[in-house]
Formats: sequence, C-alpha cells, structure tokens
Amino acid sequence: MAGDAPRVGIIMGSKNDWAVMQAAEKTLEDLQIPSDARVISAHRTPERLTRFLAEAEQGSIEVIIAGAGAAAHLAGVTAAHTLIPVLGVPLSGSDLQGLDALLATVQMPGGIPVATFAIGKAGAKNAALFAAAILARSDPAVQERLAKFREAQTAAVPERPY
Ligand code: RP5
Repeated sequence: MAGDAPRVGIIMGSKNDWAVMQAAEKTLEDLQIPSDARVISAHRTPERLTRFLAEAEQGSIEVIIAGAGAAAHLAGVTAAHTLIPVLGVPLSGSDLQGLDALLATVQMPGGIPVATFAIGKAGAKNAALFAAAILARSDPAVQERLAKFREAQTAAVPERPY
C-alpha cells in the first residue's frame, strides 16, 4: 500500500504519542486503508497544522484522526480549520493521565464538532475503525473488509472462559 494516496490523516501532538497512535495506523493498514501519520502540535507547530490542512483539503484525505495529550487542543483546532471530519483521541501525556486531554477534546462548544474516543490505544484503534466506517458508506470494498473484521473478532471470543 506504500505510495497509495492517503485517505486518513493521523496527526499527533508529539513524537512521544506515536507508540499509542500506531494502533490507529495498524488498524487502518489491516483494513487496507492508506494513511499518513504526522507529528503536528497545535501549540508548538501551529503553522505546520495549517499547512497540513491546506494540503489535506486539496488532496485525498477524507477523515483526520488527531491524538494529543495534556491541554489537548489539536483535535479542536484542526476541526476549526477544516470541514473534514475530525476524530479526537485523548492521550495520557501528563500527570493527569489523559483525563485532562479527554475533557479538552470532548468538551467542544457547540458549532465545531470533534468525535471523541477513549483515552489511549483503545481510542486510537476505535478512531481508525470509525474512520473505516465513514469510508465504507461509499466504498463497498472497505465495507466488506470491515464486516470481515467484525466476524473475525466475534469468532475469536470463546464460549467459555476456561
Ligand atoms: C501534547 O503534550 C502531546 O500530544 C503530548 O501527548 C503531550 C506531551 O508532549 P511531549 O512533551 O511529550 O512532547 O501536546
């Protein structure tokens, strides 16, 4: 899939977020959805964010997953700059272990929506699955792969715990 035009942008506030946000990339890769991962901080690299969004608007990106920790403004600021759907993943980047990022990401005032997921890896994975579900509405191949993923997940659950 290398070289394919990315359909999902994965952005994160710090290189230190990658260990967790990789779960989003891996999930998309399993569903054969090309993505592009970038380190972009709303606070430290604001111009990089506007540049990325200008490119995304012109290019092939259909959904953006934004992961950030601490005073997590990345998803909200991203959503403010684009009409591309933004999926926010709060990360554990401070002593508050993600609760700060969860509240900052989920408590968007009315008018600029950010779909907010669980803190950490589960959130990154679910954001990727949600991105796939959005793409699947107009892409039967993705729909089929997503359905197969669900089937395999169900089949992997044992009837009994022993
Ligand atoms: C946020 O601050 C980043 O998303 C990261 O989770 C947190 C801490 O960043 P570093 O100081 O580890 O680069 O902007």
